[in-house]
Amino acid sequence: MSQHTYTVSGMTCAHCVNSVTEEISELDGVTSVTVDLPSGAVTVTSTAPLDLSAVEAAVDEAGYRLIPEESVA
Ligand code: 9UX
Repeated sequence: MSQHTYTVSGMTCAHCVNSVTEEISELDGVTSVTVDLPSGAVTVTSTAPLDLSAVEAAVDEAGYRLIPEESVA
């Protein structure tokens, strides 16, 4: 199993959380997605490491934006 926490900007309510969760859940190998709304932290568990570009596309599809890691740290 592989787990990674991403930061997503723009989510402000529980429906935003649902949209992001649904889109990311559709990616191959994803087994769980948990979102902390106040911080925008999205923790994704998958059977194999995910392509960042795929996660980024899923977040974009939901209508939000993945914050690059280097600007989070
Ligand atoms: Mo809630 Mo999120 O009304 O874009 S769905 S703010």
